[in-house]
Amino acid sequence: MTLSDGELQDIIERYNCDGFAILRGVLDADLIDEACRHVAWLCEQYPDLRPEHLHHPLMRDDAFWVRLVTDARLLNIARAVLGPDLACFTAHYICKPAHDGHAVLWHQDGAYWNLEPMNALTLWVAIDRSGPDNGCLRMLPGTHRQPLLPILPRNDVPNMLASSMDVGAFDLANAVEIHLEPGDVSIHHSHIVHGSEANTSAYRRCGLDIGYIPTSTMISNEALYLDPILACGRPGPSQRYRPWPGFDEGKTIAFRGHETWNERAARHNAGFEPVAHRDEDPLHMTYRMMRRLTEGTVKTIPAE
Ligand SMILES: O=C(O)CCC(=O)C(=O)O
Ligand SMILES: [Fe+2]
Repeated sequence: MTLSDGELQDIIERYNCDGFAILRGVLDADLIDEACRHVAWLCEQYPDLRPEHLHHPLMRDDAFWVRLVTDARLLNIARAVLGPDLACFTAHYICKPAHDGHAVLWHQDGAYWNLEPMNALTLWVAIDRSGPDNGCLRMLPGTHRQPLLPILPRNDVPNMLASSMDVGAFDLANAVEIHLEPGDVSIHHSHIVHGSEANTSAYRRCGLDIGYIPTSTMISNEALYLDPILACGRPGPSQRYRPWPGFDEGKTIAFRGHETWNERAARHNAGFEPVAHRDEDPLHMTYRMMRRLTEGTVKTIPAE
């Protein structure tokens, strides 16, 4: 679906007013089918990992993942909010299985990120239908005007972030449930208070959560977020970007356009000086990210 300038303008107005906005029918059913196959493939590769934790290190050399987060329809939306030059610094499938999918307790995304300035957008792509029965996103409209509050460790209930914020000052009765069909997208501000409940239904609830920043935003905690990928436009003056990976059958799924992917990636990578990957094993890095959530040290730059 291509949005007209007027439609994009409406979306930005709603986003500025409420701190979030919903866009219907952004991605086509064939691409969503590929994303479903991708999630199934990742779950097979990493059977010991809960599917709420398919974090970006696992996707480091994964051409389909990069194809998905750089889809022109998604970048068009992110550009309308953040401007023409964009990097993607995180992307994560939060796949809540049927019956025992973990909650994501109330939080503000920016409280977990070391970005300077805090100019970022979260874009959430519905891979499955997402509603109140299977643990859809819930937003507190207008809370994007609040400052970032501290993260508090939480292990009293199973929850994906192992943490929450104090929502005592907020009226949770104002929460808006974000009902989405596969291929719909919601976007939200880095300060908005939001979360999602456990999935106790018979239906899986899977979404892809993508973090975009303008290339002028610096990531000061590289140990957690990897080097970002340049998504579109010009690279930032002192940012390091990793190259788009080539298509490698062992490291992703076969997807529409994979035959010509390597040419596209090579053209993109020729536009800047890519940095080499860190050596750390992706699964090890994922567990390290999860441990830092549990320990409440996501904002601390470790001495390593
Ligand atoms: O997928 C969820 O339930 C939570 C996602 C979330 O917190 C986010 O997209 O920022
Ligand atoms: Fe979030």
